[in-house]
Amino acid sequence: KHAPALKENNYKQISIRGIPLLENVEEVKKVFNRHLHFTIVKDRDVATDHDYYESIAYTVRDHLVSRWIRTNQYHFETDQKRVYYLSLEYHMGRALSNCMINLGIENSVDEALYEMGLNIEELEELESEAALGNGGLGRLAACYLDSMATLGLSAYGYGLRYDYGIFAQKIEDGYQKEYPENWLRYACPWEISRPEFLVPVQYYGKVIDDKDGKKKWVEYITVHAMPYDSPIPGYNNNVVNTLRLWSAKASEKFNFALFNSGDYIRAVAEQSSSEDITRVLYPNDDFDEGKILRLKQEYFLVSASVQDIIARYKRSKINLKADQQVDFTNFPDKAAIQLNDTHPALSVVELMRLLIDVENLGWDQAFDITKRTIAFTNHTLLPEALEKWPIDMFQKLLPRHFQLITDINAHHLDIVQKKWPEDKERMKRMTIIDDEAKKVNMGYLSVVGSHAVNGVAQMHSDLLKSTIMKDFYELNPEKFQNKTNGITPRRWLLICNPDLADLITTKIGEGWITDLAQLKQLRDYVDDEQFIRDIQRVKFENKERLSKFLKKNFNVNINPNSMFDVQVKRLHEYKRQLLNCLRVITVYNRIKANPDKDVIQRTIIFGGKAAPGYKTAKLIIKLICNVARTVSEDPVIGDRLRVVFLENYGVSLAEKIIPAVDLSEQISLAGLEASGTSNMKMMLNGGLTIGTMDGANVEICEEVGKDNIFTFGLTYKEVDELREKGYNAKDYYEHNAELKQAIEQIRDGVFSPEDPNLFSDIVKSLLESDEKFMLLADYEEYMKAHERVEQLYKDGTEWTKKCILNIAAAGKFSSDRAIREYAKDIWNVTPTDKKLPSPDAGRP
Ligand code: B1N
Repeated sequence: KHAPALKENNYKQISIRGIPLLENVEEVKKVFNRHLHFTIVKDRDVATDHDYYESIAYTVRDHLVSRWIRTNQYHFETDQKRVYYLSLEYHMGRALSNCMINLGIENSVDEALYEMGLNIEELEELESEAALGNGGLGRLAACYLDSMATLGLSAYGYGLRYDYGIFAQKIEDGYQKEYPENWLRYACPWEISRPEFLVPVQYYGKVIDDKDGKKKWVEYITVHAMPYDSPIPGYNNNVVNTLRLWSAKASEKFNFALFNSGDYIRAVAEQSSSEDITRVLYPNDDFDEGKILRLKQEYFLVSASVQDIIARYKRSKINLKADQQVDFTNFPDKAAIQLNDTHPALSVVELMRLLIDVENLGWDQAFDITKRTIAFTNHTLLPEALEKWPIDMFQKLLPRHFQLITDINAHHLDIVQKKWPEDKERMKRMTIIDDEAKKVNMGYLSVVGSHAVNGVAQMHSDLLKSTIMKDFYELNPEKFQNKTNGITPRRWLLICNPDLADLITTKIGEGWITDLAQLKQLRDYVDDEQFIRDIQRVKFENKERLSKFLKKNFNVNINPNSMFDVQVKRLHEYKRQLLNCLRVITVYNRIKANPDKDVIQRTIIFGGKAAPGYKTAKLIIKLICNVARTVSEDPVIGDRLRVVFLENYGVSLAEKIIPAVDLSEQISLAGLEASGTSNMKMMLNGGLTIGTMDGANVEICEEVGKDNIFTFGLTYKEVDELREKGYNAKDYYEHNAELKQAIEQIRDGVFSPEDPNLFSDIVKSLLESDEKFMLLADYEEYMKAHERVEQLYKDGTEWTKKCILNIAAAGKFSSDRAIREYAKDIWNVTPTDKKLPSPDAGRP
């Protein structure tokens, strides 16, 4: 441990994030020491760095607590409509710096630790990240929680507290290996368990007809859901909302029979199997594995959350006052439930069940309330990701819910029949329960049970209406909306790129932090030479910092003077990392063929996890690693080309990479990436995009103008036409010598001399069965787009001007903008920029 260089520390003092008051610094030290002593129970002779991390985390948490309690009191008092975000994934990342920044205590903590000889940045690295998500969908949920708190909404996140989040990825000999990541090994200082709010969740059993003609679910087994609450601080507004994650706890009654038969040891030991429900996150992105454990997880989240939501409604102010049987008529005016994809789609049926079976409402009223409460976000059109549960499995696990879905389906098909009496085919297409395939279609259930359905970028929302949900759009056009994704400017600029944040603030003030559209004022400085130099300096320093980090942690050498050309995202064929790899091979061949030509230096960075069972994706990782090896071992190449595959890409690594990006690779086949969000993060940090007209790239292009982005490739319409007429890979292969060469090299084992056939499956699929991703169709235009990139990069000033224009145009992609739209168009709640009174003011 060593104190940071004084110069760096002084520099930080000149910051937008408030000047530390001496009392605060003294206070922080006092509280820190108290926690080391009373909470961690260590003295300074035996305390580890991790103990110091925990002490500072508890110190920061103390600052949250009264705001957190106060926020709950306030929400009770005002009794505004609550928003419930339900998601199987929350990719939160680390909490410490986020909490400090949002509370405005970063400088005091920094200074206090400095005076004690500790370094905040080093301690921050010791926090294990809450990586309870796969990719964009889980990270989006995290960004939305941040924005909902910052906009003062009375909002709750509900999810699962997996013991194991996404696996840790290691690259061994170029192959991905998965290791379990026990993020709870050290207790997590941010979460608070609430055993008093334990909720029972039921599975299996059967349904009988009760005496009074009601349906009764009996002989079920019960698992308990234990809530763990984490704070979600808003930015500088004294709001602290709650993320409630459920953990499975065996019910003591779970194995009553065994207990009674005297087999005490076995009864206790077998409890652990029901606790397996929340053991591990399914590591699939954009893919449905269809396993029963996953269905149990989905119902676990849904049942616990919906019961909790109803319980909160019952003890909310209007109902406590009413002093009578709770009236559910107003429920949709007091609660909005947003489904993050179909994963929590059972909410539709669980809410029906609770209203009908437990609260004794009639079917029609229950369905009306359900629809007005629930809204659904779709995140993908890929057929392999659309959830369809086998009827047998579903019916066995959730017999009552299957009945209710049958009723909902009958009601729904009745409406369809009335509207299109002759159209038998349409009825067949639109059924929620497909008797032929013996599947329950969760997407259809979500649409039928919601009042609003949205896609995550304009193009995606349009495609939803014209493809997979076409019939449903024709039935209820008024339900369909678009809500283009966004990212939080706090984590993805203010925190991860403090020097750029400061530089922007010196020009336009700090209003952008909560009103990102203000970045457009930066356009006034696009010709300001000093500003251009400052932007260049910040980018270079970020690249240097990343280079040092990679050297230190992975022993990877990269040159900060080269262009950082980056594709970091989950590994999936549709995202076409393989197209990028073909390009890399071509660049390599060109240098070899023409070693004296003057080219710009490039560092091509890949990163991302493949689902453990996704063979092709894992083989693509191996290919990239082998190409990287070949390039680095080739003496002709020198420092002109460097290829690296970074291990274990996730939120924390992203925070280091994104600020250092020059070129952002967004090259999915048009029509397949619903939105993308790494495209937004890189744009906001001054990276230029090379991309296809897919997902949110289309809107990035609209915002920044087509002269300031490198677009290429087939449009969705062209993809459609090509598929219609028949895609033939050989057409491209035979007509492009460079492409042919690259594929032949892979085929001939140039990158795998120890096993020349290693990549034969890749070659085969490229040439014989790639109508799904059409890599070769976009190759030539992709190469040309890269030549335009190279041209521009040679002129540092012109390049940087475009970086500035990209930052200036990134305002639309704030998650604050997205949440404002959800609030207005779907939830009917009103954001506020008013601060809650600070804790030292009286009770609201
Ligand atoms: O959701 C992101 C989008 O930006 C991406 O384009 C989209 O691919 C991603 C099943 C998914 N869609 N579907 C999933 C994740 C886990 C799983 O088990 C599907 N992820 C996306 C945010 O809108």
